[in-house]
Amino acid sequence: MPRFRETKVGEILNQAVARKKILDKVRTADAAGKWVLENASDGIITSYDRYLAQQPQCSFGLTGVCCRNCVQGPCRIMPTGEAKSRGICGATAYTIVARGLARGIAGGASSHSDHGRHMAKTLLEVAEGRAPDYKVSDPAKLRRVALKVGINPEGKSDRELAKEVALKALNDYYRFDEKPLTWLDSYITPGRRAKFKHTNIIPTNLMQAITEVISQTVMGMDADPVNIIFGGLKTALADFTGMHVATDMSDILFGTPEPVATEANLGVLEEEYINVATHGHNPTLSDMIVEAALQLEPEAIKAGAKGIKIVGVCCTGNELLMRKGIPLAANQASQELAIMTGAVDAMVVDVQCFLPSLKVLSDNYHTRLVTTAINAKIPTATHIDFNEEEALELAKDIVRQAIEAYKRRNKDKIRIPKEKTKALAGFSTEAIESLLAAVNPEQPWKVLTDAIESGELAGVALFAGCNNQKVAQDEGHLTVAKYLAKNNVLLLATGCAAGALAKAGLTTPGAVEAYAGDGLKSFLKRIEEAAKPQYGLPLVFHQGSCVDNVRGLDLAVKMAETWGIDLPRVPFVVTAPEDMHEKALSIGSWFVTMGFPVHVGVMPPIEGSELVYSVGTQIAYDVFGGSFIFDTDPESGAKKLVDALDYRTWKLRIHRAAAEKYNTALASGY
Ligand code: NFS
Ligand code: SF4
Repeated sequence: MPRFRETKVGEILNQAVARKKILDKVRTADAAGKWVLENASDGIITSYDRYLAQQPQCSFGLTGVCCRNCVQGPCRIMPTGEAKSRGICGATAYTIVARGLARGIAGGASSHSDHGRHMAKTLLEVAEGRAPDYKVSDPAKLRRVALKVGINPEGKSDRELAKEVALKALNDYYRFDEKPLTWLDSYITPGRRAKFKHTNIIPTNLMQAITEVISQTVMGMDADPVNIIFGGLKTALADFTGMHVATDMSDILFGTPEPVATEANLGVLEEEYINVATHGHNPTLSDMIVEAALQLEPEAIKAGAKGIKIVGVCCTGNELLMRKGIPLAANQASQELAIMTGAVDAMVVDVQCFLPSLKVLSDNYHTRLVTTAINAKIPTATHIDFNEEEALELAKDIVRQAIEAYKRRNKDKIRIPKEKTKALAGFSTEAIESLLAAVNPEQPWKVLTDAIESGELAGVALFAGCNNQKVAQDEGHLTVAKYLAKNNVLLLATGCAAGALAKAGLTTPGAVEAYAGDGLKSFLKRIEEAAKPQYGLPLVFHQGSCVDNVRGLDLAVKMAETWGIDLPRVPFVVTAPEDMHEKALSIGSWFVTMGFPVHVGVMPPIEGSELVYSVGTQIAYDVFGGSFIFDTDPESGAKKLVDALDYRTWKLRIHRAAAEKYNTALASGY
């Protein structure tokens, strides 16, 4: 039943009323976004409006008890009595909720794995000389990855080695030898390896893991909710694998990130420049756009602009931010607002998280919307089929579209908010390791683990995930971050969470002064004094895009190795205060299997089954040592995260004291 019809500017019913409603409710904590909504909306409909128009949302869907897995459906389960109400086939609430969850994880795993496969394919093309515009930018990382996955790099040229590494990565997608996936097995602890074997959730073929769970959840297949959830977790580990492939391949092709300084928020758009917004996830496209823009600068100047300004949106924005210092204009919820500044000449998207509404929106301006992926088009948008063989030429085509559009700009419609802030990014786990090495060159990670044992730090928290229209944009991220910082938690961030924190100035040294507790302050200061990083140290370490959540896992593994314990003992937590995408579901799920508490700030559709809810929040803890913390109140969620860290540190200290007293190694079986 359609509740809402999109209309052109000027024809919108009650737009003033709708707008007022939004502003009354303060739907964003982003100052620049708020300014655009208040001053530049011209009655244009955005996600903020469409969210309101969708209210009230169906409670069957909200709680996950609606099934459309066969054509007899939709079947809806009445909330009272799981046993009584059944779908036409007899499926009960717990089956339907578990199936929905597992399929969500499969959606996330498909997205990340496709992304990783694309990157591996690009590396292979580079090695075979079929992608002349790309190269191995980081041979040292190539060698590190090779060693990690069991390839001997000795005596091999970069090209030879790149080919071997790329083929081995692609092999994880297609092989049938029933051995654990290489990119999973190589990066986890022995304890996790044993746990995953014991629970029978080790994927042996990435594609198969995804198809298996879809097949497991079709009509008339698995009705056992626990079995379905374990199928989902196997797929979540496949997701981890695809993400790690993506991150490793990106680092090899474009460089392992190192700290850079840049700016964030809509104020980075500049009226005198041709603004090209790159949006999506895949660095192969956005990286080439940067190169093309450099080469076409003279054409831009000829068109009357001062030059070409590339800005980032969402995760491809994070990729450019952390490797090239390209400013980040928006995270997920403010992508439409970028166009509403009237100053974006072209928005080029590749895959994932871009809104179909961008086309309607750009039609109201001069903005050229360009899609580039064969499987991600928007009707009537300009489509340029991007491929690695002709990358630079195609990227130039796209940038030329922006130059053409610039000539059609309507000056009256340009309203760029002034809000922008300094932002640091590029804190890959390698970069953090070399910072710590300035204090302790022999055992860099001991600097971190010692700080936790001594009580200077409470632990480490990784911010992940999206924006979600169900909550005020960025507010959850900011509230949780400030609370954790005050409580001396070292903060890492990726994806749109990192975007939110960057836009609010939390990825700067200034934020340390403003928000860090004394312990966190002294920890950061000690490293700063030893390492003397060019830009200082920020409150939040921006680790990159969503696939880069694996960097956080790698860091936790370093901590575990330093202590000689397994991941569920490590004072490390994860928070997704504004989870939205299926990708966030799968990331949260693999972090739970890795043994970490995972706070989720927007309820996924699982409340329709107490059983599934309890598996996520309790049984998962018994089996894997990690579990979901569902809490839609950011402050209360943050408090639970600090409690979880305190509990782990407390246990660690007791065992450390015992180890010292009896002169033994730290116990690992607790
Ligand atoms: Ni992650 Fe990046 Fe953002 Fe969410 Fe979407 S852009 S991969 S899914 S919305 S954080
Ligand atoms: Fe209904 Fe069962 Fe078909 Fe789902 S699979 S739509 S519950 S009949």
